[in-house]
Amino acid sequence: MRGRMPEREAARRAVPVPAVKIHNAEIANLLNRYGVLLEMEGDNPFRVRAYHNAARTIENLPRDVNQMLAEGADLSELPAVGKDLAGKIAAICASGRFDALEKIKKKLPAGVADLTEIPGLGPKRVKAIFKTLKIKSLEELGEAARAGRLRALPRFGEKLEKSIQEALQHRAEREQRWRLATAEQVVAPLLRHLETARGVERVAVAGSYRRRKETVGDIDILVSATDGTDVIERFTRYSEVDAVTAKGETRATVRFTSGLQVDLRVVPSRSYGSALLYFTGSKSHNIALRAMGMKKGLKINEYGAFKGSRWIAGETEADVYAKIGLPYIEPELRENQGELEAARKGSLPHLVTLKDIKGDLHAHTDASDGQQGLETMADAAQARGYAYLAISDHTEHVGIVHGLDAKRLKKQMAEIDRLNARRRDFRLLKSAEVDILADGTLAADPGMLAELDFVVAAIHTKLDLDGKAQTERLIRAMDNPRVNIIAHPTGRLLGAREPIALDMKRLMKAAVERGCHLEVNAQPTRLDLSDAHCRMAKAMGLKLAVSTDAHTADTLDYMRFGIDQARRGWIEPDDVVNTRETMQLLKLLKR
Ligand code: DGT
Ligand code: CA
Ligand code: CA
Repeated sequence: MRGRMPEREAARRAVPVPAVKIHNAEIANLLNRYGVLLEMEGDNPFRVRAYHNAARTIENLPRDVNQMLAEGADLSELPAVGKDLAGKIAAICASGRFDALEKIKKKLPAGVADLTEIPGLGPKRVKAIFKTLKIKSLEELGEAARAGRLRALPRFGEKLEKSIQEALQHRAEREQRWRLATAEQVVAPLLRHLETARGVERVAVAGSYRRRKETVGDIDILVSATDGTDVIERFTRYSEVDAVTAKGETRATVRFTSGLQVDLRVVPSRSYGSALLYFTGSKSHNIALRAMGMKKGLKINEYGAFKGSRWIAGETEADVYAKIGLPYIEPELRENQGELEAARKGSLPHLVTLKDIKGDLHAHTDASDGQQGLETMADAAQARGYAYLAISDHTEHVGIVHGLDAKRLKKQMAEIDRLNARRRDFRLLKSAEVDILADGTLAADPGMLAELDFVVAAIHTKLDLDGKAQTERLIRAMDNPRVNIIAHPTGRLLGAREPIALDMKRLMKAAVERGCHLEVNAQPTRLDLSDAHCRMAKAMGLKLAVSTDAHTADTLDYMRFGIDQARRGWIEPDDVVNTRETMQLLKLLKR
């Protein structure tokens, strides 16, 4: 699979896979919950922040904490993780539980922390709800909202009550799905475990995971093997398996302790390609493909392509496509959204790849809410082969972070000049992430913006304006000739916050007219714009910036999730601004 091999190669040489009870994303979740409960208890804000910062570090780590511990790594060397937290994290890995959290939950019921997952409900409001109305679960919150009991609380009101009800409704409608990056953390060690089974030739992940969807419902693993017995045994006895739902000679289904379901199928090597095609889906791509095969007198299924009862192809996906008269179609395109037609006509897009990316246009340092300094970020960008990295710390005004004022920004720009003078073939670009206020004006000193290479603007507050107001707010921000890129345009958080109301077509048209660009934010929790928005942008001739919004050096690697998203939106290298070399980029961004 694209981009997965080196990781696995490296892992093979490393120490054996430890028995894992809990993965990075879940550990981060426990630390965050603890931080929230501490805040509700009125604990020291620095201590509260320490837990949230450590959670962010763990969530964003490129490696599994269990593996690091098994190799004897010192976790206290990680950003935002001191000796104390390092010990706590090691204990969580060993037991799969966080004892301090269990203890505090005895004072504050467990469900209270869930309440803070509802947009608009921070620790302060949740505390008020708990203390005055004795609400301690999402169910009770829903009842109170329906009965109109929330609006009377101080700092609540009818509008918030209504939005809480809507958020609860969305939650109920959403099936349990897993973010792609979280699934990857679970999948990587599992693949290593399976690859060493007797008789195994190849192991691949199919399904929505291979199509690089933002979230996956379950994991579909395909193995080609001379004999499936050992791999099925190893699979069903894996340390994370909580229950074996089905087990046969060529397939098994298990549920992990985290709740994630994993399907595994074993096929002989001559059916590997046709099985990979079948289990990668999407279902509607498969159905359309089979219909095209039928017109050519072929039967297509997971065992191969057949003429009558004669097997004619199946070892590779490309072989099967070729028998139907089609070129290979990338998994990200297999959604039956016109890709088969394009393949037939020879007009498939040449999708952008990570290699096409020359730099990152959105990153933070410890000058605002990032975790590392300029030099570390520059080194990390250069190590990834980039020609540039834009430093876009928050300017003053975003309440949650200590944004830069004119004086600190000036100082940062001077430091960037000093750093750039010492580097060849690489440049830190001067940028800033500027808040767009409710009326579309920018929360930054105009003189200060004039000195930057380009400006990233974003909405962080007043997310509940109606579609017309929100669209006009963004267009007004782009009326300011200093604005070049709108970051995370819809503001959605996967599984947690709905996108803001927007007339996307109108926004994109306005962006094209003004020479502005929209971002595909590569944070696994955001992936904003969506695939459909990417396609819309392409159709309108709007070029996009694929950016990580990295808050640590390691998470510059999130670029690949942004690329996955862009590819699902049929995006080609020319559609992405940061596939250009430095001078071309600056020329393109100039309004
Ligand atoms: P998910 O798990 O909800 O994120 O989405 P998928 O696409 O991974 O769906 P899943 O796990 O139910 O099935 C994996 C693949 O297997 C799917 O993409 C296509 C194939 N598949 C499953 N059921 C059918 C079916 O009834 N007909 C056909 N043609 N293919 C199927
Ligand atoms: Ca699946
Ligand atoms: Ca499945």
